Amino acid sequence: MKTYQTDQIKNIALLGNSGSGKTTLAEAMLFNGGVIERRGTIDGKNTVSDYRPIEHENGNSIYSTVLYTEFRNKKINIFDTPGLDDFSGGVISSLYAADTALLVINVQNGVEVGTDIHFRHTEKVNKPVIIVVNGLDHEKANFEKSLEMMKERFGNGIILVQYPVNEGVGFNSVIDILKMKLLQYPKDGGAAKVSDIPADQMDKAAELHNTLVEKAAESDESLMELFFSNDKLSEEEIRKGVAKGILTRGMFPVFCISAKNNIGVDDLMDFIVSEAPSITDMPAPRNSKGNIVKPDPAGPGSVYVFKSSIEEHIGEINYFRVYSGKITENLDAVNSNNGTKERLSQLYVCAGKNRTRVPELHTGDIGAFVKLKNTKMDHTLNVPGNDWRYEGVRFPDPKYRIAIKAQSESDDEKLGEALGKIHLEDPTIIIEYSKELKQIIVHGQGEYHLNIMKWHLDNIYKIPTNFNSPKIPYRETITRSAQADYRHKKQSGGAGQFGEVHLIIEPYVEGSSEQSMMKFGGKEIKLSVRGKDEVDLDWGGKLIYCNCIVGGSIDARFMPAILKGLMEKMEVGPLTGSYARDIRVYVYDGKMHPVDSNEISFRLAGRNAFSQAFKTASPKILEPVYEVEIMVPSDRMGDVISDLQGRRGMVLGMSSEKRFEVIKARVPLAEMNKYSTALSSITGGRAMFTMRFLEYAQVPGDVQESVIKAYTEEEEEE
Ligand SMILES: Nc1nc2c(ncn2[C@@H]2O[C@H](COP(=O)(O)OP(=O)(O)OP(=O)(O)O)[C@@H](O)[C@H]2O)c(=O)[nH]1
Ligand SMILES: [Mg+2]
Repeated sequence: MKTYQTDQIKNIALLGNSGSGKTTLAEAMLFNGGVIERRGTIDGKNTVSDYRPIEHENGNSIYSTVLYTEFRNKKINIFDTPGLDDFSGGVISSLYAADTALLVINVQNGVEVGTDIHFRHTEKVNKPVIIVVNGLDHEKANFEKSLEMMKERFGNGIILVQYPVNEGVGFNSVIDILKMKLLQYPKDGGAAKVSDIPADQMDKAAELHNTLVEKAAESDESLMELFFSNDKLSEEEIRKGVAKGILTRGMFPVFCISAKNNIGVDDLMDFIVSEAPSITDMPAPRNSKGNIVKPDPAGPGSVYVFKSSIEEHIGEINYFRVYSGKITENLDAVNSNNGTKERLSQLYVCAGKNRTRVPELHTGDIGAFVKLKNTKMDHTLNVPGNDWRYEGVRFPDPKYRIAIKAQSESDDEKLGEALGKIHLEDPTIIIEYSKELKQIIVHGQGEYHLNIMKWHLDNIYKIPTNFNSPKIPYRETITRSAQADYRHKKQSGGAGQFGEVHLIIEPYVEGSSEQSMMKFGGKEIKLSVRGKDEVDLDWGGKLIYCNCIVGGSIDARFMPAILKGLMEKMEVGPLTGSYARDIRVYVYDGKMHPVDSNEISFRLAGRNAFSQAFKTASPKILEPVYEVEIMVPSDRMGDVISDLQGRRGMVLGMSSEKRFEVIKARVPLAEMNKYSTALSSITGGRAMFTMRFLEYAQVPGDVQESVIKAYTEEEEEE
């Protein structure tokens, strides 16, 4: 295969609602470029892009796929992404590696939920968008309605570059408003016959052409001046204006195709190779030193791995984009994430699972490595002497959790390995081995997402597993002060044990100062703090340990042992066995025995005194509370809010944002179980939400009772 220079490469991501025809379009683009000899179909389960077993089973793309095609002496790298929102990880990493998004719209439905969601992804990363209206051969095609919806949702950047002449069954012609030509396609599609616009279409074409010219002029001042003085622009000038409009997101040009019949696809490809932003047009990334890395083919070789996958018989494949320089076969590189050396012995370009070996790849190009030892998704490889890294792909926070367990304990290790591989291929699946909950918690984007993961465990890894409700990481704390004494004494046989500890505990609030006197049962206890340990607990919150011993009643050398004893109880709170937090302890008195006192004795005395005090200090259970942000269409806002109230949620604020109402609320994690499924059914899949941990807060009395009851029952069972 030919080596392409930086200015001969375009990188595009196919976005759009599920079923809009992205995979079918990719197939047509590869066919037109001669990369494949015949076009596969979704029904035939033989497309280049949807090659994985789960994709055949479901008839949908599940992962993003890296493909390429060649057209008019240029290379187009294509990322075909899944339209279903649970698999947005593939969309986000593809958009990261691409320069332009092709937003595919099913002309039967116009702008759908997924169209909108994907458009918002492009907004977030500020990438240009070209709109492709697909399915014009369908009997239910409705171009005008789709166009209206696009204008309403995406604003006046929507601008026609083509319009269909005969939409519906038999669709074979479009008018190209830029070239001002009629394009007619043969029955099985492919290359267009180009001719003059027929008289009956001339008025419409001329009017749309004028709109396009004005819009093109608007994107560049010098063009605007030319337009004012000449009242027209040449095709070359229009193209320049359109290209600039696309780059700045001032223009979203619209194309009309039937991917299934390969109609209009060649004209779209022609536009991509000539007008879509090139590598050097796009803002360059910054490296870890904060410097801009120019897309310079003569610069030092540097590549970023944006995606990993695991293929049968091959193992790990790492897909990368060259950010600087030229990568040649057998180059020695350094992984700047872990400092290891990697020899890049084989370079490939990929069209789905088909790989073609290439000798070199230039800045901006997309390729793949196999058999690297220590490199994976999100790593950067540089030529030696260079330690650049990039701000990598940012995946969305998880919003769905489930506990998973192998049905047979003997599969535990295998399950661990499989989950590791699953995470590598889809970083939006996050595995948490919770020592605290004694569960493996899998976090993902939604119920469907995790069901697909289970399908892989069942069918590919062949590990039978059970999904269970995930436990909640509760915390315990106290709400008032309490005092306790404990004497640990063992004097049977040989060496004895003796330790006595008197202590006071109180709730700790950040910034509060220590007490100098406290009263219990009418007795005043003086506290003068001689030493203080502030323990930042691994699970959040603090334990403040104050040494208030006077007159040497406990030797200083036993103080660490007492703290050890306290920590043992902090790890297993008395109510539910959860971690405890935010407590201040004053050890103010005690007793020693000249022979029998030792560290064990004081550890046990400290532990038991603390436990006694804890129980009388009105202990409370704390639960994790999340801040949930929901984008919802206005007509469903009331339903969403009343559902939140049923989840003990508290609305913090509401605002309007581009076609959506945004609700911010705080909701306990315990009530967020299956929220994505519930929200989807309330809004017909038209809402989106994110959630992030906010704080621990006390649970209401009735919830505390039921949590303690559940814990006690579980303990009794064990
Ligand atoms: N009539 C008609 N059907 C089409 C066209 N393009 C795609 N389809 C059909 O629409 C269905 C969905 O097409 P896909 O290419 O899988 O759509 P997708 O956008 O990749 O969907 P996801 O992978 O789920 O995001 C398939 O049955 C295709 O055959 C078209 O131009 N015309
Ligand atoms: Mg697809």
